[in-house]
Amino acid sequence: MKYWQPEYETMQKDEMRQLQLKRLKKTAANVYENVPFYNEKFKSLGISPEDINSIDDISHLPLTRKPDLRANYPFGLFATSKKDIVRIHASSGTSGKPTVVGYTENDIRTWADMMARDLKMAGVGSDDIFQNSLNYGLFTGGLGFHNGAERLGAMTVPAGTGNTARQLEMMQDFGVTVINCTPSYALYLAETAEEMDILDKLSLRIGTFGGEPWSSNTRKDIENVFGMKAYDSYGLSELIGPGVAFECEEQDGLHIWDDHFLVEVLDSNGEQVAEGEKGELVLTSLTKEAFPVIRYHTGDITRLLESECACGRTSTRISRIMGRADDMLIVRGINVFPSQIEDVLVGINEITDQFQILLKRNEHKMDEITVRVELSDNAFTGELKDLAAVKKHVENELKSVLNIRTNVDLVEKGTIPRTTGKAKRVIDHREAL
Ligand code: DLL
Repeated sequence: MKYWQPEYETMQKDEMRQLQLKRLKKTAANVYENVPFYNEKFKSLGISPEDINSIDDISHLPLTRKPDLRANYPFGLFATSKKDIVRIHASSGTSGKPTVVGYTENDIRTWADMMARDLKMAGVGSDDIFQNSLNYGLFTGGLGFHNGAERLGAMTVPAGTGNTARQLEMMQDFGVTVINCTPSYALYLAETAEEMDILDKLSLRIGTFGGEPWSSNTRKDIENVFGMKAYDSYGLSELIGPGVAFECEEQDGLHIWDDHFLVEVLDSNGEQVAEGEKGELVLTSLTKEAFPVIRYHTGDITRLLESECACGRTSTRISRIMGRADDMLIVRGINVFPSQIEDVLVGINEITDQFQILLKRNEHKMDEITVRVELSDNAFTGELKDLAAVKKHVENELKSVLNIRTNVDLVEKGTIPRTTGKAKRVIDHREAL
């Protein structure tokens, strides 16, 4: 069987909309009754859950944003009593208090099934040995995938993060067939495996990578090094954790599950975009009990794709995440996404896939952008003129995509810190000046 829950994965649109309406009404009633924050918001908009008569009424419902979670720290948005909560997770973010999310026993089951559905969609099965190299702890990544892989029946290796040589040794000794981690850690694993000269001793056939943005060129690099297929996996704590959207074997956009989430992709005026257009992903949970969210603004930029997919699933589909609304750098008035820079860099052979973007303001109060890249071993000739040529080449390639001039700082391989989790690519010194 190709699907995990075929009745939902291939449900016809009309039937799905009816199911969504039923679940939306139930979710709205739950938050209205049990979460003071939503009760007040509904009332201030002059609406009640009974006013929801069609899915399109979603546009009348209140919005939720990250600061609302912080303002209700830690448990203010929980819709069930504490005795029904069996687990919490938290995400740290860059400023202030972390945001805390909760799960009932049912939520944990729903999540495991969603993850099993995702993994199966990417071709993982009960014969696989699944190494889960995401952090186990308050981060949703580790335990989220762990429960899903077990639910699917795969032999699950709870490797967690750290000790990269040991991780590779386990892959070799256990005959691991599927690796799951962040894309930046996958690059680090690839580099270490090359150094240890053990690539031909690994049995990987599938990698599932997410938790941070990565480009299609990075995908090609990871696939080539390990000789496997690499799939994009998307999720966020506020909506449940990993598993919210995932690629199928077609590797052409991510399926996002309409039976669990009501998907909107909104332009800057808050209007739903047309197919093919770019906007912010806004999600409403339809099945969560402990921590339901209404119209959560993810801050993630994506494109809405045509829902038909060759795999036969009928769900909504989105493109890979193109960046975060708040990740966008404005340099001398020009919008720059770190993902654009990554895309250029990973296509250049003379440098590694590691990079950092440094921003500062010069003495004329002008923004300066420096992209720090590492020279790869094979490009090192010892000749200064060759180094200058690589630098120039990278600068020209960046200029042609970004439309602004960047300084390229060429450093020795290994200089840029490797990470076992999410990478920190941007260092912005501009505020400090
Ligand atoms: O990162 C959940 C997760 C773990 C997903 C492991 C996939 C794999 P948070 O820590 O709450 O949850 O961070 C969520 O990470 O809003 C995106 O900005 C970013 N993100 C997650 N997956 C992707 C992806 C987990 N595949 C935030 N591509 C989200 C781009 C991603 N960005």
